[in-house]
Amino acid sequence: MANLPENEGAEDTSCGFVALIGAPNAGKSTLLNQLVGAKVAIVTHKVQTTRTRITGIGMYEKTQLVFIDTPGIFEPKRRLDRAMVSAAWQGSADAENTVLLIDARKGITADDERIIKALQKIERTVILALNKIDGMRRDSLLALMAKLNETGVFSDTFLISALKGDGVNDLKAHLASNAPKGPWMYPEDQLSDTTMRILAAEITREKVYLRLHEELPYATTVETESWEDRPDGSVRIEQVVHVERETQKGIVIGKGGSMLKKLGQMAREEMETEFGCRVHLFLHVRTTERWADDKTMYQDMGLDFVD
Ligand SMILES: Nc1nc2c(ncn2[C@@H]2O[C@H](COP(=O)(O)OP(=O)(O)OP(=O)(O)O)[C@@H](O)[C@H]2O)c(=O)[nH]1
Ligand SMILES: [Mg+2]
Repeated sequence: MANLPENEGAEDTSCGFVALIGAPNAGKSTLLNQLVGAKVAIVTHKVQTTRTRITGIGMYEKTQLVFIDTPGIFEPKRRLDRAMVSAAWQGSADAENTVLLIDARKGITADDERIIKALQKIERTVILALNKIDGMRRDSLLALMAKLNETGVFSDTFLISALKGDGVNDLKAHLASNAPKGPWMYPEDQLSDTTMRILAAEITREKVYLRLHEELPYATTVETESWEDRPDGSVRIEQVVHVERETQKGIVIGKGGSMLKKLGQMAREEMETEFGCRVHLFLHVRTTERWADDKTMYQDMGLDFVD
């Protein structure tokens, strides 16, 4: 056969969009990475890790599935929270299939109830993925499943462990069987449509979330200011860690610069693995008092600025 671009001309391919929604910390980003088979979204033990919609691309036989990871849906208070909630619902509206993840260990939380009510209101059915079943008792899972199915918003139920991968392939097969016939949207080997600049900023933000405690992570954002491909195949990346207050700056920098150095080292190592090349990373810390009210910052994060 001639060298056709992508799978043009193929008649037996399918391509579908799938949104992953759920309360903060339910395991959406872990599931996304598992479905794609690579790390495209950052994962931490903290709530509200994901801020923007992240697309991951996975193949199942001749079906391409385009997954949209969304920020956890919770009660929005700050402007950034509102933008995140709006991104999550938008992601779901754009997709043919929506998977609602519920942390089985927590049972049905107030956040879950809020999401289910919203789905009932718009009369949308979604796929239920009861997550974190690893180490859980079957009878309590079945009771939870029965209770959730009384809500009438679920077309199908899957019991999964996004962390261990249990049940994920069955879910993927089901999503593939729901995908409409049609050509693929992306090359077969593409894993994400997130730009390298955003990915690099997310990697550093993950390290900030992992190393710094309490409110600090939520008061920070990371911006890739410059990206330069060097002739020797390496990249030079300059990033700014924005904090809201001068005192927070000191914490991010640490004694004699020790924290910043550690953050930079962890981020650089991961970038080198992800990008497959040497990385020269330069981190700066800047106090940008109202970054969470700054329109351009939202554009950089891929979020809409909502009033
Ligand atoms: N035991 C267990 N832990 C899990 C599982 N899936 C996710 N986790 C953990 O749950 C935490 C949250 O996972 P994330 O994937 O970041 O959750 P999220 O839904 O994307 O969170 P937000 O982006 O904050 O909305 C991490 O510590 C994960 O390792 C699972 O199947 N089993
Ligand atoms: Mg997430």
